[in-house]
Amino acid sequence: MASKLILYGDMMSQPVRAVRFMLLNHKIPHVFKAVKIASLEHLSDEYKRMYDQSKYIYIYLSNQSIEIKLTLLNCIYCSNPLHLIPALQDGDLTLVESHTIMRYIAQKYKLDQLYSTTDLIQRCKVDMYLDWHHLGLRKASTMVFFSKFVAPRIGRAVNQAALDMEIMNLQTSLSKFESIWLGDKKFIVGDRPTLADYSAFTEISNLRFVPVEFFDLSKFPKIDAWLKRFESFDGYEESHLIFKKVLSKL
Ligand SMILES: N[C@@H](CCC(=O)N[C@@H](CS)C(=O)NCC(=O)O)C(=O)O
Repeated sequence: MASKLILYGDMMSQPVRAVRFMLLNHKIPHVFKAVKIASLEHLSDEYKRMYDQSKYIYIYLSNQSIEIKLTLLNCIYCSNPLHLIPALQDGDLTLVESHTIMRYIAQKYKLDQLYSTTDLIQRCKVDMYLDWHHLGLRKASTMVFFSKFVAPRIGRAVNQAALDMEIMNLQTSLSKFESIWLGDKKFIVGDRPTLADYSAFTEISNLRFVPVEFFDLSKFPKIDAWLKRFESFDGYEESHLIFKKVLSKL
């Protein structure tokens, strides 16, 4: 009997939410196992053992140095890319990196509208956004989220000059996202969402945690409409339960 997919992660993480939202929206059977970052569970031996026992490990390292600098925890394990979430287990196979995980699921379950197995051009357009995402959007959005949401809650000092710079970068990123990636389309690659939209959606909606006096998402009307379109999708509520609960307490 085929094994069930197991997704490991913390629902406060943008890349984890992207994978879970996609799985739920497409009704792909899976088990979700919580690895809570705030409790440092992603550093535990048990989580690490999962990778060690896996026959195949695929790691995509190109953006790792950036991610490491942005780490929530600044801990000794940060040089070990295997301590990041999400991770996906499918039988003997363990994958890390949300984009790789989503590409794998889409191709395995033939979700061609998300990432085509036959249309090379559609696939390239999705990949183009996903490659841009790490430095083009996530670097600035994570830094601003960390400084304005996480740091005050864990008593971490923030470098104001660096933050000011990243707020400017984030404005530029979102302007580019709106004018170049979205343009006049409903979604990044046309009328239907692809993997690119799932990744961008959870990263951009995460900025709702940043107080509006520092960053006002509603100043980007096309992004606002696109976010709202996505929020009506099946699977949104379940994948955003914790997100909404935390947001409602702000
Ligand atoms: N590029 C990775 C990013 C993964 C990532 O940064 N995960 C964060 C949570 S959002 C994490 O595990 N942080 C723990 C740490 O840095 O110690 C992906 O898309 O999967």
